[in-house]
Amino acid sequence: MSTEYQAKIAALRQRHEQLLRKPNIPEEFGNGIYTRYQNPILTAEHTPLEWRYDFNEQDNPYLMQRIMMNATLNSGAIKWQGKYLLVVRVEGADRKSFFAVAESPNGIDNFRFWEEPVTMPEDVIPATNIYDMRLTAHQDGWIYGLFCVERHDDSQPADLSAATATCGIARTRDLRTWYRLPDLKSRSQQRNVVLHPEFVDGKYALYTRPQDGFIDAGSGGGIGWALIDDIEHAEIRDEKIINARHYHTIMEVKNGEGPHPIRTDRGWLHLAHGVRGCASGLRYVLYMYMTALDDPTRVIAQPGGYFLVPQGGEYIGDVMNVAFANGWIADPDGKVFIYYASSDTRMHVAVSTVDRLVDYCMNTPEDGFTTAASVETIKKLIEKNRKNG
Ligand code: M1P
Repeated sequence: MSTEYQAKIAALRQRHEQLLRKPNIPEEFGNGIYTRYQNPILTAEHTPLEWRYDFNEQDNPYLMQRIMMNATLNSGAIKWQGKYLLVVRVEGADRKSFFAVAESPNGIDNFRFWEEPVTMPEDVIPATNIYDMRLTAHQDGWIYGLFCVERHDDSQPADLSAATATCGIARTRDLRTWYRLPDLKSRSQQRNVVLHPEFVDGKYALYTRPQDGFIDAGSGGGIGWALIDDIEHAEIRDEKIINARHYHTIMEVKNGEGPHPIRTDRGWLHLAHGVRGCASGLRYVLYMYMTALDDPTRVIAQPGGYFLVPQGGEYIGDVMNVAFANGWIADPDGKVFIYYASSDTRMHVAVSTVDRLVDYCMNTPEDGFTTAASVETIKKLIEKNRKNG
């Protein structure tokens, strides 16, 4: 290898290493609910150079990227052997998504991909694309990954955009070797399916999102709930909506469960996304709600409006105006790391605590569904502040 080529590689590696080691800095003025961090934690540029470059001078004299990466987005999250792990949806320039694990020692920076992407077994009907894994360390001892499986809708052969969304299920003990289970059987298409971490009435429990088509929720009323007899042959027989969509809210068009909820003394803390339409397209924001400990389907708190939206540069990306989260980690000391993607392009972190999030859920006024109700809510707060002097 020529000295010049060696020098080029060394410069490339140095720049990459600098990016990987870049310390993240908390933003100073937040909303009191969580602290955002200045730098994205993962971008396409964070993917290993070995995935993108052929370092053989004869074969790649111009040191070109042979395989380009497009985005790192919607990541599942789990604390594993003391490390903060994300199962990242990496998307190549060819539009295919795959899963890859990235780990960090502190949850906020220094994320580094494991050497190879996940090999997801295909011993079911093969998929065209897989994405958006929700990780659940279940009471049964396995770590489950539930994700969206996209296939062409062959009932419409002339339409090359016609697709179906199904929930794929896999499990692992070490996040390296995955065992595939049959896809979830459901009458409707399903995306954003999440496994509850505990048995409920001795059964596995799923948060679902029934939808009529690949994009449209259609008659799907919101976030659903279904009990499953056998996770190795999972089938939705009965499904009820536990968190409904509503006219003129942040989740008018559709919504979907984020990561699995966090158990707290006061109830289950849920993170979800809501979607509404506007002149510039769909707007995806994050919101929260809480359900009862003795009945995870009973909503006990529903703060009105959004919890987190794209900010500044986060608005820009492959699919503009999107905040999406399918991973968070609650540490034993109560700290919560919220991992979200902006505009289907890159990953970020915001940090809060269980206490703050419960306070947010319990004490943020609900959506009154009309302007008049919102004004009354604001006036009540003004009045309270007047009394407090
Ligand atoms: O492009 C925004 C998001 O759109 C879909 O989410 P949902 O099913 O709720 O509409 C998914 O494709 C998701 O990956 C994507 O981020």
